Amino acid sequence: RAPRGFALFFTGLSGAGKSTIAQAVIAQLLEHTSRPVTVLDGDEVRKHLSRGLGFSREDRAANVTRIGYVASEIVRHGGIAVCAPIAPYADARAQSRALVEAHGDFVEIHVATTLEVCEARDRKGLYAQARAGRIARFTGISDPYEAPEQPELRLDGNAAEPAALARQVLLLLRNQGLI
Ligand code: GGZ
Repeated sequence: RAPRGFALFFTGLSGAGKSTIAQAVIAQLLEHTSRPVTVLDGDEVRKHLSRGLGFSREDRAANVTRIGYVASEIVRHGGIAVCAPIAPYADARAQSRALVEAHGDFVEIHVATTLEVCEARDRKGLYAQARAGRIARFTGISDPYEAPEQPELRLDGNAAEPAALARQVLLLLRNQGLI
């Protein structure tokens, strides 16, 4: 019997470490399974699937729901989808969850890195630009982030190594019987 598909849905601020942790999870996953893993990273998705969308509430919701839809198709066929958008709105995350849960498991992972730490890192210089008013509606600065109330997992992204955080994800997946 084909294994049950699942989606890992990382959510958190820009610079929280979502992509880095997702990549570490994938590396560890591939030590345990030869099942294909499809990555739907915020940054990448916006070049293709969501090309032309901006950062209004409506556009962010459309972006996140598209990611959820693609993830649901992957999960429907028994695959593993790894999604890593900011996904700042609880209702858009809930829509993605509903799409995926029609076919498999939705594992929401809040990468809880504080705004202070994200801004201090500012690896792409976006926070400085947002503070200077050169980027409008920047999440955490001039646009909201609704932290998930009951994610399947919350990771403290402030200090720990990505590989150590990824091990927490793998542990959860093993405990849930997903791998
Ligand atoms: C937040 C922005 C913005 C604004 C550009 N607000 O850290 P990054 O740079 O590489 O990834 C962020 C990405 C956010 O896209 P998402 O598709 O993940 O967002 S959402 O889920 O809300 O649709 C950031 C960059 O795009 N970026 N402008 N105004 N992040």
